[in-house]
Amino acid sequence: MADETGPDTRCGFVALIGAPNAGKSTLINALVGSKVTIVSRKVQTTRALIRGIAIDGSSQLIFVDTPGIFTPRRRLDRAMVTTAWSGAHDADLAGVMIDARKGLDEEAEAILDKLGEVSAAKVLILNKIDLVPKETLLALTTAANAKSAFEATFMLSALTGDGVADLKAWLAARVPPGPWLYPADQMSDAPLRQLAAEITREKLFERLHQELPYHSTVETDQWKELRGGAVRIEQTIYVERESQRKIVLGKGGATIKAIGEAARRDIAEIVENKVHLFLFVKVREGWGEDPERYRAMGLEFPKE
Ligand SMILES: Nc1nc2c(ncn2[C@@H]2O[C@H](COP(=O)(O)OP(=O)(O)OP(=O)(O)O)[C@@H](O)[C@H]2O)c(=O)[nH]1
Ligand SMILES: [Mg+2]
Repeated sequence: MADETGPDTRCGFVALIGAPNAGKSTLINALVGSKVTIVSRKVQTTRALIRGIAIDGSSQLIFVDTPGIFTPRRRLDRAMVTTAWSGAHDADLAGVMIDARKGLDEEAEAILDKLGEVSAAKVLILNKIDLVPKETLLALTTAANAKSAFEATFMLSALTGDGVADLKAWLAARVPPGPWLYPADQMSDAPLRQLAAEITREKLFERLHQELPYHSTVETDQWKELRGGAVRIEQTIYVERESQRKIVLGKGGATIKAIGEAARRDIAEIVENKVHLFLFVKVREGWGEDPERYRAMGLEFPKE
């Protein structure tokens, strides 16, 4: 076991930024070795800053998962993008992730163009190398490094784990000397009830199509430990319209049942105990304009 207070300890914040769907959350889970942040095939999955904590030798690495950076339209989009950049500004190091299959598309270029404003040291992370030939990686490395000053470039697959340990070891040596900020066994700073709400949201993203996931949010209303260690959880899924509520419920309640079952299984794995999960679906018109919902998500409410 590493020593938390020894003379050689290091500790630092590493924010991952990049376009939606680049694989930031997948990489953070791989670095931490446990699910601390949710992942989906859809864009704009992560909404707030989520911390995942990992140890490598005598270093503690606090990874900050951020929402994908894109051109915002709705108020929620603006809150997410502002939050993503603030994550990079506040970190010791910023990992700038590019989906190697997409390369330097418009979204990636726009992010590279704004990196000058980030004073943290930057590393380039080319993800999804399992999907592209080596030659494209070299060309991509050259092009991206010509646009911004990176201390190092890593090519990896967050999905297969290929190259992840190299990045982790490099970051462990690079973060500043100092005492650890979290106990050695802590993997996240998010309360379990928040992670549980995120997991249910992940299942919504997996099961519902088109725009609906972007118009819904999940909150944990009750978390009660029962005798014997089982947990009783009540959550509310907020949607914006009655028609959306019907879709979430599904025929005869089939959709909500499947979502609840999948979420219950994942949450039980995390709390390492039996979970009774009760889901409610409520229509809250214009929740995307309600400051209280933003606070619940851990986001600042943008003025416009
Ligand atoms: N093939 C492949 N797929 C990957 C890799 N990393 C992530 N993915 C997939 O890419 C999709 C998006 O992954 P996420 O981790 O949710 O991406 P993100 O950057 O956090 O997305 P936002 O939160 O929306 O900004 C998921 O379907 C992942 O399974 C990889 O290395 N290879
Ligand atoms: Mg994410």
